[in-house]
Amino acid sequence: MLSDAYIQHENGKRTAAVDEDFQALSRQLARRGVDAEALVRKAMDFRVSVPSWGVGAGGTRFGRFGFPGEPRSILEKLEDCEAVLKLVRVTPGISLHIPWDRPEDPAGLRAFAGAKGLSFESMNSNTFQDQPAQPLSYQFGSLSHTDARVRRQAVEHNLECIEIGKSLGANSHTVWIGDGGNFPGQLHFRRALDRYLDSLRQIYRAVPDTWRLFIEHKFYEPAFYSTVLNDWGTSYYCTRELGDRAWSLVDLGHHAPNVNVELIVARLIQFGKLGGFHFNDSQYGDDDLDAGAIKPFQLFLIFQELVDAELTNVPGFAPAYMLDQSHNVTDPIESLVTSAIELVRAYVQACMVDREALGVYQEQNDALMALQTLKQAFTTDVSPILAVARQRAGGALDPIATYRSSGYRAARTAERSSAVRLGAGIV
Ligand code: RM4
Ligand code: MN
Ligand code: MN
Repeated sequence: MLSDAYIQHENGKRTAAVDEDFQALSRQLARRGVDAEALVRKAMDFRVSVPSWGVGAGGTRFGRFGFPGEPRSILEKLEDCEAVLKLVRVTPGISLHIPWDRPEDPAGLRAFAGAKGLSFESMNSNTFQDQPAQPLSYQFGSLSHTDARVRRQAVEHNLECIEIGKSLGANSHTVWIGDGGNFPGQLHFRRALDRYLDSLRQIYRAVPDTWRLFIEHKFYEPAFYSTVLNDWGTSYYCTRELGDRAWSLVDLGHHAPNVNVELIVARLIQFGKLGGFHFNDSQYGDDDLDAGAIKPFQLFLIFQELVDAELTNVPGFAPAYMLDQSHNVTDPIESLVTSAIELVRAYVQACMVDREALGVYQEQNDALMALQTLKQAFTTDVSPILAVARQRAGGALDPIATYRSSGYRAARTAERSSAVRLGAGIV
């Protein structure tokens, strides 16, 4: 099923055309002083983690629509993650969600993943939903709850995630909470943040020295009036208060429409606290659409900041790239494949920005040419570079066509016939 040999066989039908396009693009870029081969290497080195919750059907506030062949367990989810990896070759990392994907046998799961070329990167806790048999409810918050016993329960859940992560070989823990208020007056803003920080300090102490703790802000939802970790500034304050192992994580969908996310990214880089990303796209809010689907230029501009930090060797700059999407109308494997490709595209385009020229235009206040410099990179079709990079890494020249013709989902549907509906649902 999606064997290397099958991928090579499919590539054989397309190699000549891709080579021709790659040669033409290489010549075009050479005239600009850009080395296409160097960009292929950049594309091959790029990495983005796949969320364990992203291979099943997500869910909207209104419903969740399962699909034939949907994975029923974390083992089957990893099979689908392997399919994504085989096609694009840049997604060996997994973000694991607890308790949605709590492993019964962490050591066994680690070995199962390792045999597929997969490894665990970040653990994700869930104190935004109540679980069956859970003693205390999170209806009115978790880490920032007014009741110390609820806070304790939420802290302990996070400690458990870290323990599981240690056996899985993970290297970070990500905390997103749904805590907030739906009505003015419901929460004492400052006291709620104090309680949150107090809980986080307890979690922080349990984070191994070699790990990073990521905290993820979000301006609304499920709380509709105020949230406790509402924006990047509050996130920055908290990570500073916590210490060196704490970092801010930017989920692209967690900002109000029209917010300049690339500026937030630059600020967090400058202040030494950009820990990582949850990539997705949105039209309105936390829509969890496929990366690059709605605002590809914004994605490029974010990578323009990231590449700039990479090239200027900003100390401690090593953000973790993760996808966080909810797939409701597409095959999740196809969405994850497409999203990973869009991230590599934005990265490669950002790598080809003529930074020297841009710097000169910035000094001269030549706004028009500064924008043109960015646009030149953004409007260059780098698809042949991406395709060649995938092929050299053993992946597919045309991942979606290869996936579809492989019959992967139909074969899995036969195996996974008694599909149970997974609980989950994304908020
Ligand atoms: C939240 C947030 C978290 C994700 C959950 C499922 O909105 O983005 O990262 O784990 O959704
Ligand atoms: Mn997220
Ligand atoms: Mn989200």
